[in-house]
Amino acid sequence: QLQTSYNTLTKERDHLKEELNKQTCEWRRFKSSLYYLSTEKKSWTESRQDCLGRGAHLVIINSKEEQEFIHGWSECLDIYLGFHDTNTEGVWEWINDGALGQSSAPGTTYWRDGEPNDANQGEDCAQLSKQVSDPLKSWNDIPCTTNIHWMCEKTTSTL
Ligand code: 2F8
Ligand code: CA
Repeated sequence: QLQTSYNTLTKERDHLKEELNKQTCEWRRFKSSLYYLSTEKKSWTESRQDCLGRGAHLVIINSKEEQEFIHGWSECLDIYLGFHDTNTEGVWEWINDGALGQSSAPGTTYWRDGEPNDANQGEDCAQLSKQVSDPLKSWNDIPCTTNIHWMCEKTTSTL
């Protein structure tokens, strides 16, 4: 009986090690944050929840360097940012899910020309959109229900 539970536990341990390894490899470090680029596609709310489940928050872009890093990494994908105007139409704010209490001050924005346009009065969540030649003009607003990839961020001071 002992031998059996030993074998089971060993298997479980190896499985957990593998899972941990997989997760670690999906994260990249840039300055004092770790970033996770999703392999799946989800709505904005589900993406936000996913990040919280990883001890992180939907990415908040605070600098030109951070914008360039994220744009470069997600080049082939559309990804959700933690930026929205779901509270008041036209008033864009960053989410406040960070353990450190992130600022909701919008700071510098990197919209594509003509965005945000709230197309069909139904676009309240910001994506960083792929295949844009100017890395400083890559945000677009889309309907929050659209399933796309997303990026999470955690600051290393909270690790
Ligand atoms: O031309 C810009 C316009 O392109 C699309 O609509 C046709 C985008 N919609 C989605 O990606 C769902 C708009 O957000 C964008 O403004
Ligand atoms: Ca738009």
